Formats: sequence, C-alpha cells, structure tokens
Amino acid sequence: MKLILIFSALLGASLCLKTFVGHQVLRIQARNEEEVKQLRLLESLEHLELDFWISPSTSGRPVDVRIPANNVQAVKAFLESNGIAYSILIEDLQALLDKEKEDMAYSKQLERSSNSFSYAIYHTLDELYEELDRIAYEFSKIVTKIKIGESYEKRPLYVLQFSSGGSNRPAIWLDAGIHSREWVTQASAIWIARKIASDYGKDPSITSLLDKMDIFLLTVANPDGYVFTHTSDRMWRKTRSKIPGSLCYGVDPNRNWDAGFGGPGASSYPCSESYHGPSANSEVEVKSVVNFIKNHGKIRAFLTLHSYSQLLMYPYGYKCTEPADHDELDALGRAAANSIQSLYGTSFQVGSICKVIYPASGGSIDWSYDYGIKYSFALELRDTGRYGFLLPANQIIPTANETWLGLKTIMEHVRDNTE
Ligand code: 0X9
Ligand code: ZN
Repeated sequence: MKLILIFSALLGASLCLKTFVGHQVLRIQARNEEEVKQLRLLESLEHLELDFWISPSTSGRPVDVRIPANNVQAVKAFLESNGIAYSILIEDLQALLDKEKEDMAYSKQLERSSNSFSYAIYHTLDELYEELDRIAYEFSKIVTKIKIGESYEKRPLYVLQFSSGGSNRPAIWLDAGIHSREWVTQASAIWIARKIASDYGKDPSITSLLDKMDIFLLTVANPDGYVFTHTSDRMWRKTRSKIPGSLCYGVDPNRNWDAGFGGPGASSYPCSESYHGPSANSEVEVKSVVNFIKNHGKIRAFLTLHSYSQLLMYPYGYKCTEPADHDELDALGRAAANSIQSLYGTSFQVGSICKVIYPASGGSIDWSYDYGIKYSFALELRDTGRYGFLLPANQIIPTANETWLGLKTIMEHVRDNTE
C-alpha cells in the first residue's frame, strides 16, 4: 500500500502536478450592494490570481474564492478593512487534494482486483472512454457511440445515443463536464448512461420515454480540460486552446456560446477563469455540440450538468428578464427539485441563472433556449461548499442517483409534451 502511494506521489510529481499548499477557499458574505461592489473590485485585481468558485452577484449570495497562499493575508486584510464578513471553507486545499489522490490510488487497486469498473470512484479520460465502449457493447440493441467531433488537442468527443428504434425521433440532449474540474458531473453522467441502458425494458418510465424519443449523452464535454485536471492542475476549468497574443491558455466554454456573447459575467481577459474567448463558438468543443444539435433538428430538451451549489436553473443568464416559458419551466424545475430531494433530502434551489447564481453570458442553455429548445436546464450538483469541486468519491453514487431522479422528472414532462 505504502509503495503504491509513494509511486503515485512520484508519478504526480513527474507529471508536474500543480500544488496548492496553503491555498485557502473563503466564503464571503456581502451584506449590501456596497460590499458586493468591493468584491467585484477584488475580482478585478488580476495580480492576486484569485479563482472565484462562486462569483459576486448580489448581497445575500455567498461568494467562494480560492486564494494562493502568498495572497491569503492580503485578501483577508482587504475584507476586514472593508468590514466584509467571511469564513474559511477550506483551510488547506492541498490537504484535500492529497486525500483525493490517496483515495483514488487505494480504490483503483480494489477496482483492479475486482476486474470491473467502479462507479464509486473518479476515473481518467481513458478509463471513462473504455467504459463507454463497454456500455455500447453490452447494450448494443439500444446504445450507439457516435463521435461528434474532436477537441482542440484532437481528443474524440463521444456521445452515446440511446434509442429503441425509429428514425429521426425527437430527442433529449444531456452533457456533463464542460467545466473540467467539476468531476462529479462526468462521474454521474457515466453512471446515468449505464442506468438508462440497463433500465430500458425494466423501468416503465424510461421504456416509454425511449419508445418515443432518443437521448444523446455527452459524458465529457471538455476532454482536454479533464485530462489536464488529472495530469497538471486539478483546478482547471476551461478548454486548453492557445490564445493568440496571450501567455494564458483556455476559454471558459460556458461563456463561449452565441447567446449574449461577451456580455455581463464574462471576461475579455484571457487569463480569467471566465474568459469568453475571441468569438462565439471559437471553441471546437462548443462548436461541435452546436453543429450536432443543428444537424439533428429535433432536440426538444437541452440539459447540462455542472457543480457545485445544488441549483436547478433555467434561462436566462445573459439578461435578467424572464423567458417566455417561465411559468412552465419554473414549475417543472420545482417538480424536478422535489424528486431530487425525495431520495436523501438534498435540497436544490430553483430559478433563472441570473437570479439564483449570477449574470453569466454566453452560457449553453441560453443559446439552446433562444435556438428554440424550450426545455433548457442547467443543474449544479452537490455540494454547497464543504468540498466544492473536490467532492469525495463516496458521494458519487448518491449524487448520480438523486440527479437521475430529477432528470427523469424533466424527461417525463418532455415526453408527455412533445409531438
Ligand atoms: O459559471 C458558470 O458557468 C456556472 N457555474 S459553475 O460554477 N459550474 O461554473 C453557472 C452558469 C450556468 N449556466 C449555464 N449552464 N448556461
Ligand atoms: Zn460549471
């Protein structure tokens, strides 16, 4: 056991894994709009190299920020001098990362000796792709693997199509992992893939759904970023494209869609975590999905998985006005949140992106909604900040399970309200 750990530590080091020793994650509570303004100012100070896990929006909404060790004191002093309240969410990020690595090495050993894919642990891209193949092979009657494009670094973008037959049926789109560090989303998506495949013919709800509609599932929407979170920087969020004229890499793929592109809640600074990119659809990962959806022509729902915060959101993010279908989306969102809660009591807040999280332009569900896909929802899965993006692996299956109940509620409504 010890040897394995030493070996994996060395392996990590040899691949130049970025360390986060002494990085803290603070939860900041702005109590009025003046304090929010101060936090926006803080966000604009590039030299502090802050990573906002939850960006400032309005007073009363928490703001979570990762601060490099050498700037922790300065940020705390800034907050204190402005009388802004904060607490420490994560004392030492590296300690959590070490724990995650150790857990992974240990459970990987167990998985190897059991000779079957474990849904209760996090996997590398290659491992996820191998499991996609196994699902497509085992359930070949209803599952087909389709390559919808390639990432910037030329990795395949694989979609699983679930279909009981028919041609050109209306369909539901589901993706995960567009933000690479949100590991519980890719892990939940692959669990959901097997669940859909193995429940067809057993669960009357999924059976009647697939007898009418297809489901397309993109498990890893940002494969380059995902590989990078394993080999180099666990906190990587963006794509890995080279930005001309900048030393920084990557575009926030959830600011790159053609919906209010370049508006509020997106940055034009290439080093920012929410950099919108040189133009809408500049990221091939985004463009590939857009092309697929347009070519398909009958996508009736667009669902996307993110983490964390436990939110179920509908449009808009690029503006704060209500979408035309607000009442139906809100009611459906609430029904889905109730389904999620019914399993383990996990509570999800429901509302528009702008109202429940923050203004964010160029997001996927705003594009899909404006494109005409009425049932457009984004889910932010567990947790509410105790672990943030570093959700322990023992929460993967419960998270996937409850998420699936919520998605099923949405899909049933789509099934019953689609020609
Ligand atoms: O900032 C974002 O892109 C999302 N939050 S996250 O912490 N996962 O990065 C919120 C916006 C959700 N909007 C859409 N999916 N369109
Ligand atoms: Zn996200």
